[in-house]
Amino acid sequence: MVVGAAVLNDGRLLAARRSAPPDLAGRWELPGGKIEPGETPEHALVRELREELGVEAEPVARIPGEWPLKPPYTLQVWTARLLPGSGDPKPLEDHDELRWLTPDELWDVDWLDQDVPAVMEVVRHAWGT
Ligand code: 9L3
Ligand code: MG
Repeated sequence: MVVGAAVLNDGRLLAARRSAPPDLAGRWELPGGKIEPGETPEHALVRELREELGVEAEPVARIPGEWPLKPPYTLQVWTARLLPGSGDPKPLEDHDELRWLTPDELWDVDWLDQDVPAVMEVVRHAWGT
């Protein structure tokens, strides 16, 4: 299982451009990663955002649905928010660029194929459109 975070702040969604592996590099995703043994998805989300972006965040709500990735992985998504004093996200690991997208800008980036339906669900649930 892989967790992705829809980090929402001030009406914007955080998108991260992957720098690895080569077949995914340059494509945009909801940051996150594999759940480790013994970890809950929520813990994995907090850990991944700390490792990849250097921020302290908390999961807010699970976005209904699951999206198949390269077998055996499946993507689940939670909305998340930055904790007060967390600081701004930085592309520390696995990403080389970050963007805060307004609803109008959402489809300006080249999302990973598997993230497209997940982002559509985030829009439906978090932005009510
Ligand atoms: N993946 C796809 N969309 C996402 C995330 C966080 C991950 N939003 C895919 C890319 C990798 C696999 O899941 O093939 C594991 O992710 P990571 O641990 O390399 O981030
Ligand atoms: Mg990752």
